[in-house]
Amino acid sequence: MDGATLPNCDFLSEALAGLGTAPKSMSPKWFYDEQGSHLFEQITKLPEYYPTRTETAILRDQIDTLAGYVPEGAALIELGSGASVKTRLLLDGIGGISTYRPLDISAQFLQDTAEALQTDYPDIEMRPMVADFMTDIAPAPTLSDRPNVVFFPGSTIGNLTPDQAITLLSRVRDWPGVTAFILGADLVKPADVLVPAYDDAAGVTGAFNLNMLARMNRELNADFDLGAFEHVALWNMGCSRIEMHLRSTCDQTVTIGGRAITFKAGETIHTENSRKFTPLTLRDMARQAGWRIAELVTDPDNLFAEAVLIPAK
Ligand code: SAH
Ligand code: AVI
Repeated sequence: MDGATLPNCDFLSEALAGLGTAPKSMSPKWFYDEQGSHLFEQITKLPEYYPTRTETAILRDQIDTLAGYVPEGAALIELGSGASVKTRLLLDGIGGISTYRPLDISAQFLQDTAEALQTDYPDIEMRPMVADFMTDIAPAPTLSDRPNVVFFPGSTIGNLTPDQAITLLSRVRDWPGVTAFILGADLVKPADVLVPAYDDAAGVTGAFNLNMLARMNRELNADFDLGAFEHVALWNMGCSRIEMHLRSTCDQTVTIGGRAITFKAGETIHTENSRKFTPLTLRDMARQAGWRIAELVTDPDNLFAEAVLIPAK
């Protein structure tokens, strides 16, 4: 497998930096160790979590439109591929994909997924790559001898800040041989639909959020008491984003890598933003990164959008 896992010294230094300043925060990329990846798969099946089933239906319904942007013999590069469930719709419904290159930060989960896919698609070359898409991946993951189509589903773009998203889209535009970018984006909708999607009755999203602390205990020799933090999901309308936080239920001190971090009762760690878009904000983001939206398709209820971007010039 290409690439390398993120070293634990990065995790430690980011944790100490993120928890050592006010307000406390962590990048959502640290959710995804093997347990986090499995918990995310459980989230995708929750009744409240509409994005996965909605995007899946769009991909199924619009497969012929999407196929028009995938040249014969193309390599399909997926960013944040996870369990590659939606990818199967593209591999099944679009003929002539020569290579599938899933890229993810969750190394073991990526390896297992790629092996399962190779069994199911023996004629497609699998080229998994462990990488952090927030960094300038060099050399670019594209294959030089064929057209490359990039797939970034799930609205994972919404987990990036506006600047990070434009940087990523601009970098991908400059990867050699990229002819199109298929982007999934969640749309703005009422808070009474959005909040339960991130605060489900079964508590799976809470467990996913708390796994960030459990992971620090496992990997950084931290001593978080998971019972002393609670999951919080809120809609920040001004920033058009769902925010996830972990709220300390009492005054407490936690040790990470030998350093003491104090929490006041009610203080939170901001662990994730999940931005929600409109067709207008999507167009603007694409334009700022040198892309043009060639197609924008949604479901009948306008919950989720799939955009096909092509280079602006
Ligand atoms: N594409 C799938 C999974 C989305 S979950 C779907 O649409 O259902 C987000 C995925 O992105 C996870 O698999 C996670 O491991 C990966 N990921 C998150 N941050 C990442 C980063 N900075 N670099 C690479 N992969 C990342
Ligand atoms: C991966 N990403 C798009 C998910 C989202 O909806 O922002 C992660 C997630 N967080 C809580 N539930 C799902």
